[in-house]
Amino acid sequence: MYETILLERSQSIGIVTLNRPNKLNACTSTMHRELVDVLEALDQDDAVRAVVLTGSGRAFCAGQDLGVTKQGPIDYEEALKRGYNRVIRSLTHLEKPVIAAVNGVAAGAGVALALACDYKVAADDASFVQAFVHIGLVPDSGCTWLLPRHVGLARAMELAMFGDKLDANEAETIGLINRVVPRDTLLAEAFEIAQRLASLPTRAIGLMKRAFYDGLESSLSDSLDREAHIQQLASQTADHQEGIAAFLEKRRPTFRGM
Ligand code: T3D
Repeated sequence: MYETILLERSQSIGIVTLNRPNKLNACTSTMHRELVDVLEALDQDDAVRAVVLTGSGRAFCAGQDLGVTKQGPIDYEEALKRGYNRVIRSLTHLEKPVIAAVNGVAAGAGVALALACDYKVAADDASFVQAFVHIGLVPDSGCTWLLPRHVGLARAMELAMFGDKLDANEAETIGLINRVVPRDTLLAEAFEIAQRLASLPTRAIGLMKRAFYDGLESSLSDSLDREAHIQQLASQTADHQEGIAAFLEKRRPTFRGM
């Protein structure tokens, strides 16, 4: 059904795999369109309560396909607005938890794809490189916003200016990712994390995701008001009722994502 990605549904998890392994899953405009399309479909599907994003073969994603870029001339501004920017918005606006399972190198916009996910788990031989500087470009696809918010401005500038490769353990140490696991257990670990998240109140997680992203761009005063509004929405869900009932009845809650 898709040319550049794979979609699998297992239990309540949607697994999206970037699937151009011979090009280290480098992105093309078709991949952008397909990612936006699949993320929208997963957002709409009530049976899906968490999403995993990973890559096929030995890489997560090598960023822009430079073979395609070479065919230019390209209007980069238009290409970014039509392509990467829509993908990054689709990931961050998706009101369900998204887990990046980083199975190998993530370069350029490939790092942005991982950063835009809500939880990042990486194989112990994965790596991260802000490759833009090596081809005379600046970080894009949200990297100038996402990277300093993960690792702080000093580290972000260092990674962007030198373009040095960071291994998975260093990435975990500086807060770029959440967790490192042995390569051969990566997908099982990512699936387990997704299942755990999928068993939680999905609407509340979607709303807290919205609140965090909005909060990063707001004053404390505006955030307080927005939290109050978002809490009002969360309070109207069946899962909130279930949480209260389970607490009072001294049992584990069964959240249904509603
Ligand atoms: O155009 C716009 O819309 C602007 C948007 C820009 C967003 C961006 O992402 S800019 C940054 C683009 N990405 C890069 O600059 C990364 C380029 N790749 C690399 O630096 C290295 O390949 C890696 C560090 C990712 C991995 O290195 P290594 O040694 O493990 O693998 P390799 O041997 O370099 O690559 C293996 C193959 O994948 C090779 O093809 P071959 O020789 O086996 O036929 C290589 O050409 C291909 N490949 C790797 N990255 C890309 C790629 N092909 C096309 N585009 C790539 N980005």
